[in-house]
Amino acid sequence: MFNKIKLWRKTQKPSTLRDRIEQVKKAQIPDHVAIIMDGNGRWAKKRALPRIAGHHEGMKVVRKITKLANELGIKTLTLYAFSTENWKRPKNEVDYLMKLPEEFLGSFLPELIEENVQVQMMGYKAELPLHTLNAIEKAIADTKENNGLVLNFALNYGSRAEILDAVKCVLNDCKSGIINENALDEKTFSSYLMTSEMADPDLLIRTSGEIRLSNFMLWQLAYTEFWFTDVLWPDFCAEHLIDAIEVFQGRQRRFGGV
Ligand code: V0D
Repeated sequence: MFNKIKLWRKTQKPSTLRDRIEQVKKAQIPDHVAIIMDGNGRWAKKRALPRIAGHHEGMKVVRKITKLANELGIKTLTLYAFSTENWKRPKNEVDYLMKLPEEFLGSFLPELIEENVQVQMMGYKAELPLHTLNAIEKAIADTKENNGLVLNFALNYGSRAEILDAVKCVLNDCKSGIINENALDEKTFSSYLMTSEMADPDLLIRTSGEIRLSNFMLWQLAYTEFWFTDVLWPDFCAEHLIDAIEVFQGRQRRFGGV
């Protein structure tokens, strides 16, 4: 019996990345995957490199994971790139981070257009340096007709502030009679959030061993499956995303079976 199980595992478990990609594509792919890309600083520290080296390496991973997400047929990939709390970091680090969108888009935008990816951003734009905002706005404009993967960067984003702003907006619209207090339900409230055009995430991934949400999409993650890994974001690769999706699919199967 035990041998049989071992034999089954040997013959059934696909080994190469190609095989595993084809295998997960046969089952339900999460429509919306959100990722908290944590561990860039720790990755650099382990190598006695400056923190910015970790951020740069992390940016390369964004490129790889975007390509894979698109290939898998994920509809929306939300990446937490910068929180409203991140302004407290040393100035040189913040300055460097704010150059990453330009660098990323400078080399990757033609490829994103080629692959039919639509770039979006959620977060507070007003505080961003103009050079950062301009690069992002251009990418959004240049890809707005694309109907493949939506690559949604959470940048200067914080969930409590998002919810508070939505509440204030709802109160305003109640006062001016645009909406009726009694008709306010979850669906209507959702339309006041930065994710108004988006489905809620089906799968949340957080790297680097931290098991918390850190003010990320608190409303939207109400029913989301969570997958945590100790892998640092710069070490995150295709295999890890496939691992997460396999776990997601296993949970969906069990959920559907009951
Ligand atoms: C650093 C790991 C891509 C997390 C990934 C400004 C922290 C690399 C972008 C990016 C960052 C943002 C918008 C856009 C295109 C690319 C990015 C930041 C940090 C914060 F339209 N990587 N990336 N933005 N890191």
